[in-house]
Amino acid sequence: YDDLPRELNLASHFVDANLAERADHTALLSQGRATTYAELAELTNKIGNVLLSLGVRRGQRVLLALSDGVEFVATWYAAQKIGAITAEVYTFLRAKDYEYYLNYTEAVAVIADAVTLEPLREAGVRVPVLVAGGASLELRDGEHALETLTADAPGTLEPAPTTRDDLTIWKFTTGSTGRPKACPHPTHSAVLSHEWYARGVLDIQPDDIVLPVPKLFFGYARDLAALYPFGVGGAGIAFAERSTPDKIFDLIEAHRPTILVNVPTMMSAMVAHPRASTVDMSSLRLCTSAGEALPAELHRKWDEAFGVEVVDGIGSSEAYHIYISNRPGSPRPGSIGREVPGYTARIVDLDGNTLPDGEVGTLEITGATVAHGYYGDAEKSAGTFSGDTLLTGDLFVRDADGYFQYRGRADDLLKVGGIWVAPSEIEHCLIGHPDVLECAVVGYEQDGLVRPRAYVITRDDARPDLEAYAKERLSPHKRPRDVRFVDTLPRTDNGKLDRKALRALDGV
Ligand code: 3SK
Repeated sequence: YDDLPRELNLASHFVDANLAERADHTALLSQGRATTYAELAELTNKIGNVLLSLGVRRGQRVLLALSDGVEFVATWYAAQKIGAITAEVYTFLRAKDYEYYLNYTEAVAVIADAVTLEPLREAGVRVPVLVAGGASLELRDGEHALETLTADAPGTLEPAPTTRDDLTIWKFTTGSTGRPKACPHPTHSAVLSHEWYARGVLDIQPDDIVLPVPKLFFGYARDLAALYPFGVGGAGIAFAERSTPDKIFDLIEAHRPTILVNVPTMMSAMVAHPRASTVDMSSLRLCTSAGEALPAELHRKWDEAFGVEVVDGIGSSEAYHIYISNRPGSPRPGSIGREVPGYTARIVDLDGNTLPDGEVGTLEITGATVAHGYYGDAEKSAGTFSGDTLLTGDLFVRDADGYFQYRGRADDLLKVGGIWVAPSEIEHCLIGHPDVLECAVVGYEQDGLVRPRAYVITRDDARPDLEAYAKERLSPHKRPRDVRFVDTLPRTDNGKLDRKALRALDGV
């Protein structure tokens, strides 16, 4: 942190810094087109000038609700360049959700597209709306076609003199309880995380091309595809369509990415896909996995199917990005790796005392990228943040070599027959069955006693005897007492398993 310049603008740092030597190099591959750094910088400047003309000023929030593409990336940097604060949200929300985000962020401008415009209108948006693709839509008062305004805007723009401590990035928590909350982050978080994780762990290089599976409104994907490659002059891929195994396979074959930013659910779907045995994945040097725990069995299935090295890690919006990760070249399946340089981790008991290696406790993370609170929620912030330290609420155990193993969320634990059981342990066992694609375990009550119930998605509608399978592998209190076969599992907006919704299915 101390080595960073005091004045720090993320558009200058990640985009403009490439203009001297790499202006003609590809920054972004999107919808069959390559955008160079010079083009991205110019579009960023034009949109920045448009935002200024609409009255957006330094320190004010801009809400991005648009599909992935050059416009998303340029608008994000444009808001940064003028010193505004970026807050990006999902494109599949309903009007009442947008109403929440509009009120919560008090955004002074919104960037929308054909997908989000109607629900935003229904939400009663009252600030200027810049609409990507708006030239072909019937716009109302206060709505402006992005391409029309940018066509006439100047292509040069001085960066606002933002500092390393200005809170310019809002990252929303996915939280399966309550309303989403923003973790406001200073500019230095993006720069340090780039240094510590992207360079320090992934060793990201100028010839890297990064393909994200999650959409760019998820900070995990946004940073890895549209910030970190730019920090070394590499390239990212942005695509508007939904991520499906077919789409990802098509993009891998068309664009030959070197890093795939993945999540376990998609890894499971890719492994089980009929194209798994024929797709050419030889361009990939790494596949990151985060967002949820990667079961060792799924890791094994992935290695067998694709042979592309998985770098499993854990991060959060609260800590900005990934803080514990495996290292390329030395994976330990079943472990999530060691601290990313720059962070220190402790396993603590309920009173905050450090636990010895081998004992399960809550993970505490300290580092300069940890947010200092949730916006507008002092009570929740007080139990989660303290200075640069984050109490994650995740249960972990550390071994004598300093490797961490995930044991589930503290609030997901089930007490079965008086013994604490982590649902993740049962899930990781069941996923080992060749017919199981995804599964989730929650508790249910029978005769006043809590028992584990498994919801399972299988390959080709198979109905394996999973109770018998678990019986051979797990101690009695960990065996699921009820197995339900389903087509989908409820997920939060960021694609994480939504256990609260799952429990609600049966009113448990
Ligand atoms: O898993 C997450 O929630 C996350 C959030 C931000 C950045 C990175 C990650 C993995």
